[in-house]
Amino acid sequence: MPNTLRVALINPPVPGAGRREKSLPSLALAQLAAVARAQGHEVLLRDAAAGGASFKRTVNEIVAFQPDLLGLSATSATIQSARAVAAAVREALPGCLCLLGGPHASAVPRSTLEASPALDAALVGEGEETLLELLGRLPGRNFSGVRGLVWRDGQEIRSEERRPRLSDLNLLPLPWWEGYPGYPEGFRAAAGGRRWPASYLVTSRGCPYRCTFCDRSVFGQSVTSFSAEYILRAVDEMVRRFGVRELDFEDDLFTLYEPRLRRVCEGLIERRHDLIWRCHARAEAVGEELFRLMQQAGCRQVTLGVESGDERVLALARKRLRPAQIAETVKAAHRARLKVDGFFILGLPGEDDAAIEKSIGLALELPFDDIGIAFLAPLPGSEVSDRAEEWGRMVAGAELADTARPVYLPHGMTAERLTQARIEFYRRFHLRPRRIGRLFCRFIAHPRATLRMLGV
Ligand code: B12
Ligand code: SF4
Repeated sequence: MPNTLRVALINPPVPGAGRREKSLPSLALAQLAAVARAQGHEVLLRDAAAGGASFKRTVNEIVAFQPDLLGLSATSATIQSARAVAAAVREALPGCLCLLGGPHASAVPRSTLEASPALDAALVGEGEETLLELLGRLPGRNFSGVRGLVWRDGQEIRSEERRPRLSDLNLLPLPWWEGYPGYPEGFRAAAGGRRWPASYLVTSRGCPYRCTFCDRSVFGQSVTSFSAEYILRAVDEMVRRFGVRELDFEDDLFTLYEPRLRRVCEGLIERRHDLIWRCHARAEAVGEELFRLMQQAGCRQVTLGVESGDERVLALARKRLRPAQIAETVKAAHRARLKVDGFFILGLPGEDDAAIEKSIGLALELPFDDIGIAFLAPLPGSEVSDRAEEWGRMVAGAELADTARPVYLPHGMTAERLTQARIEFYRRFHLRPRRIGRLFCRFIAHPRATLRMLGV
């Protein structure tokens, strides 16, 4: 048994977010916590973003815990906050090692360390084995040869080679969800959830596709998946131990492996849990018969990444899907009595007025129950980020991406036109006679967000 160390695993706060912005806590950190605890380490697990905790409260809790290692997780959207937490903790606890993991660290590790003197190391790729090896090297500070690390060696920043991916995900312990105080009642599912308590799972790692807008720096192209048996065990635990009544399967590839999907559905049908679930799907993967099985197993909603209704824009985005395939899948899911949400991106390379019109046309023609429209944010690690200037121009930092304003303009597009197009898109979708009732309900539940969406 190695030395017992004190490890704080923290998702940093989202600046300005209050209690209303609550979401579900990080699966990655709950998984890493389970792995560290299995080796005898003592873990403080907190998700300030999901729990709506303030910066001050988060830092105070970490400092009171007196960790040997502070492990922060960040996307490009939360990197500034992670850096600020690291700086504050470093000041209070100069001996604590500050490590950053997650998509931003994997995409741009070296420049992140260069910009953040309080961070000692950035973890690239899958975290479990690298974290354990690093803990095995503490309290010393020589991480030479620890694969998956980019680290500060005095004045120098050193990059170790990438670590091979875990060969069998099923050997991982179940996430340590109970490490989050108040789990699951204290957290809320993202918009669209119907029941509570809710939780989520990601059942595969890596993706063989190469959509230009997507950052796959953490897991890359090779795919590993949890088995149906592992997934069912994780679901059983959530239901029996935590009373979870709604679950999100967040990975794009959840529906891609038909035999596994069938075994999960059959297992859920047998169990008769009081559980409904939602999932993401790629449009080519599922037919009506499978959608019906999913419905029988408790699935109520499928979210499809449509991105665009224009064939040329989809091809340039390397989506490897055509509008006709998307249309077929949406109709099949609808016939199977599933709610179907479509996600569109505005501002993809090659987008012009005609392409926008095709996207709106597709959304109006198909039986979508709801749509989401985001402006393209060229995130570090994505191909659009590397080729941003070739395909258009940045007008703000991608880390500032939110749904309110464009940060990137493809050639020939203006920020005003894109902003207007998004309002027009939402208006034409929602202000149809058959949708007015739903819009009214939405307004009652979220008045300000609904008015903002419609540009009022
Ligand atoms: C679920 C999810 C969400 C949930 C998050 C729920 C939560 N509390 O975490 C919701 C819907 C809220 C969400 C929101 C957003 N998301 Co999101 N999301 C995902 C998704 C689909 C799964 C994340 C996950 O759990 N993966 C499984 C875990 C095990 O993998 P992981 O998080 O990468 O963790 C591993 C390693 O990175 C590492 N690691 C991670 N953190 C740490 C920390 C330490 C200390 C260590 C040692 C290791 C380590 O070890 C882990 C295990 O191996 C990913 C895509 C994907 N497949 O990963 C996108 C993804 C993370 N999201 C992304 C984005 C862009 C966003 C938004 C900015 C979208 C928006 N415009 O609003 C927001 C930002 C939210 C935020 N506060 O950061 C991008 C991030 C890209 C980037 N460069 O930053 C991703 C990668 C999608 C993509 N391919 O582009 N998201
Ligand atoms: S958007 Fe989905 S399908 Fe495309 S590369 Fe990313 S994870 Fe894969």
